[in-house]
Amino acid sequence: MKQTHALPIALLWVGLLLSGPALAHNDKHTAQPSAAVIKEQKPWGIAGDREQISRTIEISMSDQMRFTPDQLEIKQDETIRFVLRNEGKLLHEFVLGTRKELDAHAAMMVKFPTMQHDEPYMAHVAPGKRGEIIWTFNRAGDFEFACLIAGHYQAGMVGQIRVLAE
Ligand SMILES: [Cu+2]
Repeated sequence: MKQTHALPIALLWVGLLLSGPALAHNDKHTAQPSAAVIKEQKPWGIAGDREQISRTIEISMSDQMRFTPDQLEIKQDETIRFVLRNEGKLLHEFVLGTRKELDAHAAMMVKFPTMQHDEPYMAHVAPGKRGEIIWTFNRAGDFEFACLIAGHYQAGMVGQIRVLAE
């Protein structure tokens, strides 16, 4: 009888150990880009609402580690719906940010290639699939978008965004 009790407890512990690191990310992973996420003002803008979309910009991602187009001009306070098409055979992602922020984040991705990350200003797009982000550029300035998968950023998978003041 003693042994039949020991087994479930052991399994429970294994379960806790396995779920521990995943739990920390669950809140963000379940959030849809357009769902009621907590909107945090970033230097490069804030999560946008579907009802406020000013225009759609389509961007393709390729295994040549390039975005097309890779130069965007946006007016301050525009809400952009980015439609991201992965035309390659590798996973790619689209992450908005400042050069400094993306540099730091890319370094983390090289150190921890399996690190899970998800925020309203990023999309992970499987080969042949489409992703979407809705983002309001409420601050003027020069920003970037990048694929932070280890090796991709370093190979130049980066684009420029200029947000013009009103
Ligand atoms: Cu990539």
